[in-house]
Amino acid sequence: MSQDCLFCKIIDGTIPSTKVYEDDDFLAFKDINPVAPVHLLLIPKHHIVSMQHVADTDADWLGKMMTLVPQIASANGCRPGAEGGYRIVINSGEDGGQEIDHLHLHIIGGERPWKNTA
Ligand code: DGP
Repeated sequence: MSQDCLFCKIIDGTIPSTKVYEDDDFLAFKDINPVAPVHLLLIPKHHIVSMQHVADTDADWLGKMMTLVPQIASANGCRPGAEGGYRIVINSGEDGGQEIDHLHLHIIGGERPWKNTA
């Protein structure tokens, strides 16, 4: 938990969000500024700033986070299977256009990806 982190405040409920998935380690919620019909953010509950801060020891939880993506996407309006799909985006660092300093994965779908700009 980081006192000044917006997403940590979403995790602890200080700031409201529309949650679509939660377990002991991860939270997924709707992006406040969607760029497509489905636009979710998946975050680890522990505070880590960005992919720039990931180390070898993070492999287990990062792998777990990735495996959650298909089930969260298909449960929230993205078509399953090869004919369906979605984009996943992780903006990282200032040069990567990251605005919120808590690692987060965008799940963007519900329309063809060339219309998306996240
Ligand atoms: P990024 O540029 O990758 O750091 O994306 C940050 C995203 O976070 C952006 O798409 C908008 C979203 N966002 C910012 N503030 C809030 C908030 O208070 N609630 C929710 N649900 N999303 C937010």
